[in-house]
Amino acid sequence: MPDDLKERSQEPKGPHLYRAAQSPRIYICLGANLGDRESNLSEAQRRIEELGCAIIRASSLYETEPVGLADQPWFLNQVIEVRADSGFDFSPDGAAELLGALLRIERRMGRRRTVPDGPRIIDIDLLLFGEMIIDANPLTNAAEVKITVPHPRMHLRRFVLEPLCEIAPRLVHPQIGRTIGELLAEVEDASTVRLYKGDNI
Ligand code: PH2
Ligand code: MG
Ligand code: MG
Repeated sequence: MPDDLKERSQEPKGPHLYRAAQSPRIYICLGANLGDRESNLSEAQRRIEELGCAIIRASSLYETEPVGLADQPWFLNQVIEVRADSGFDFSPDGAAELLGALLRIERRMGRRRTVPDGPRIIDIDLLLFGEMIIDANPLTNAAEVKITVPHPRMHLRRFVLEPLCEIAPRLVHPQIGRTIGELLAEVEDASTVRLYKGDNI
């Protein structure tokens, strides 16, 4: 257990408040459009669990039309809810550490950043870190890993909102103040997002 957690666990506290403060609801969007997309998503999940995160909920897999750069294969996207049981405390530093660990998983799985928004074997985007609001603006954010939560485009993307709505329709976006269900009902992005039933049928 990290020292700061050890110290805090010895403080007198309301156990429920402590647990809530230590276990933000974390939502992550996974995406892949190269290689064996399905196994890339499950490998990413396995590695996220290895960080000490428990996957509480996982959406279905969705096959999605590429947004942004159109001339590339379709994606598989999935949203998961995780709890970080160790290491990543509920603070901007904890969020930045988690994001850094997610980016390292992308690199270790072989992702190379070439074209912005271009094809990738794995993309792991931190959507929400509890209700925390962090702006990557370099004037206000001194962390080594530039982090912005909520993810600045999550509310604009059907390939995020559709799977997120499957597992958390009543979750409220901390900046916009609307539920995921409401955001999905209003989103202008009309790109195709459909349930994925596997490549073998
Ligand atoms: N990710 C992007 C750009 N475009 N389109 C879809 N359908 N799914 C993605 O995950 C995606 C995208 C940049 O990260
Ligand atoms: Mg992305
Ligand atoms: Mg990304």
